[in-house]
Amino acid sequence: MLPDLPRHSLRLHRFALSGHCHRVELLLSLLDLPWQALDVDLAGGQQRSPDFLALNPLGQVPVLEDGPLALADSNAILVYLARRYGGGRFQLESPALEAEQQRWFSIAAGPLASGPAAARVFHLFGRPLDIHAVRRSAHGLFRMMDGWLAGRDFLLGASLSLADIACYTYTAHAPEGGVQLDEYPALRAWLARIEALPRFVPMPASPRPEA
Ligand SMILES: N[C@@H](CCC(=O)N[C@@H](CS)C(=O)NCC(=O)O)C(=O)O
Repeated sequence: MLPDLPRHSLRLHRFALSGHCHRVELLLSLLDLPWQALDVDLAGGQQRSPDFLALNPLGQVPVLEDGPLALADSNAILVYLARRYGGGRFQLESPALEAEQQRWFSIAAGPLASGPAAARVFHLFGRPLDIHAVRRSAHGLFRMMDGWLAGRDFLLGASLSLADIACYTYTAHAPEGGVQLDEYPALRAWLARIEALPRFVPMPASPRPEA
């Protein structure tokens, strides 16, 4: 059955180099949904303007507007879009799979954000942090993911799920934070599987730090 497409445009408040925003853009593309990008000037502080804080009091992108609904948080937006417009495509078959997906959402919001994504922000935007500790933690996470993905095509097994979409971008772009993926063959094969999906869209590449 075709998804019930919105008559109005879905509007995504985003920053083009944010992996949190890209995961939403990737799902919008996979679902072939029409949407409008509203670029937020993070460097200029637009996310702290009263208008933006009315949409998300945490002052963060992404925020999705769907008619009267304004929804913040990338993983929450993935769940919403899949349920509302996925036509059953991302429906999970068991409580155990639902729970497993939730575990990967927590990983995406936890160690993936505080490790690989933070290392990238350090290099691209100069945010101060203990880069060695952050890179160590990123490698710890990727070792775990590499072991998990050995013998699995996707994070929840044989099929693509929202867990993969939530974890893809900051893994693929980890080298931009000086976290190389050479030691993780299963992880790299998983990235390639996602990149081969019909309607896959990449996040623009950023310069990698010198070795
Ligand atoms: N948990 C949030 C995190 C979003 C987030 O960290 N957004 C960053 C850009 S990647 C942001 O808007 N930062 C604005 C700021 O730090 O002022 C989500 O998943 O959407």
